[in-house]
Amino acid sequence: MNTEGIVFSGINNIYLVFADNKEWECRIKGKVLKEVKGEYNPIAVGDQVTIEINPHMENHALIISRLERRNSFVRWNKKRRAPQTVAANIDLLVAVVSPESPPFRPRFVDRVLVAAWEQFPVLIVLNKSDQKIDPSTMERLEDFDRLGYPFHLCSAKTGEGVEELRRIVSGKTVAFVGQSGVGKSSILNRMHPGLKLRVGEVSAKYNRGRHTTNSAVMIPVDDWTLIDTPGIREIEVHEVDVADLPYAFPDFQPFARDCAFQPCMHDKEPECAVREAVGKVIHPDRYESYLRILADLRYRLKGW
Ligand SMILES: Nc1nc2c(ncn2[C@@H]2O[C@H](COP(=O)(O)OP(=O)(O)OP(=O)(O)O)[C@@H](O)[C@H]2O)c(=O)[nH]1
Ligand SMILES: [Mg+2]
Ligand SMILES: [Zn+2]
Repeated sequence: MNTEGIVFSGINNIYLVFADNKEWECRIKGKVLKEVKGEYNPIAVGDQVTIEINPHMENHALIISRLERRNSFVRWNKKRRAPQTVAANIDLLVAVVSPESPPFRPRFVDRVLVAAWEQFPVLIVLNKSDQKIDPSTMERLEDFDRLGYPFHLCSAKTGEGVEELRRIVSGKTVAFVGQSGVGKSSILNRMHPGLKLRVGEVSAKYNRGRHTTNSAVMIPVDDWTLIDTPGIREIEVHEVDVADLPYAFPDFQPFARDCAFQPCMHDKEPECAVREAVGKVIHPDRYESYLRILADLRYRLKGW
């Protein structure tokens, strides 16, 4: 017998799928893998799947197909040289950052925004608002807001901003992503104290997390569904064509039409209006992010 369900978690090729009002322990039936060859993980948390129920083993089933994804947050897994889907079919992506431990990394946010581009909205959450927030951090957050990417301050420690965050996520499926140690699991625990997600100290020596959450997990709570994900050290953008990359930077758009060369990659072309706006209207960090992502994509196209 076949039925449809949603993938709640997956570790070592064993997936927990919620279907027909209960959880099934699933493995992938061989042929599914063929359809999605070349991916690091064929099945991700949030995927809708068809499962074949094993009549002889209670609560066991096989995943026989993956339904088409509405969207997916994908990063390029450098080590495995393959795209890795962090979460699928989400309504909102929360990009968590922290002010000083770990340090604020606006370029990380830039990459998240490109990966999310034209797929789902992103909310930037600055957690640990109880820590000292540098004026330059606030300046960057306000710049993101100006570009149409809102931010929200909260503290899992003091509870500041947590209630409002609960209102924002209501009715949605929301994935929390960010570097290790920024407090993704802590925020979720603070929002729903019964969750008891594991949290870990930030290393004093390296000022970064210890990769406490080791695999993504989807959990329905009250009126929304959360996805907690493992910390990501760096994001390499995957699903964007080189030629489309400039469009993922809304701050470039008002200038792009005035570039002498059309289309312009705003890189080496002379009389580039985007480049001329850098440091005036476009934040230099944003342009630097753009160049780095562009270089990554071009490098990958050339092979390795
Ligand atoms: N001061 C302060 N510390 C916090 C806050 N939120 C979390 N922490 C601390 O930050 C550390 C990391 O928290 P986690 O929730 O494990 O971070 P994470 O983002 O889930 O990390 P990974 O699972 O490794 O990706 C813990 O020591 C938390 O107690 C906060 O709002 N303020
Ligand atoms: Mg965690
Ligand atoms: Zn240009």
